Amino acid sequence: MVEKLTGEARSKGLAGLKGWAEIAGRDAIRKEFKFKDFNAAFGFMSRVALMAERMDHHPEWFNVYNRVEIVLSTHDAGGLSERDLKLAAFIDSAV
Ligand code: H2B
Repeated sequence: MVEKLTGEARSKGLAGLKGWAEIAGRDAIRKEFKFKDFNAAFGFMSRVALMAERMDHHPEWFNVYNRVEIVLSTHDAGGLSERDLKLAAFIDSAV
């Protein structure tokens, strides 16, 4: 079972991420990405999808043309976990 992040582990973990914001009313984080065009956006999404599948940890996301909005939360834990921080860091590296 995955544990929800709390206390210092949570605040320090979030402080280590750039551009990810907590969502009001839900234990999740969100970031928006903008690319040159759909091809660039979908290439990014493909890289993230492959890693998500490897991690067995999947994003909630929404894409329109060159814009990708991503929400991360751990469904099995009912909130933010270490897995979300790891995936967020990978996502930032995949831009
Ligand atoms: N993704 C996310 N974001 N949270 C989860 O709790 C989760 C997941 N659980 N991907 C995984 C799949 C689980 O449902 C499977 C059965 O391992």
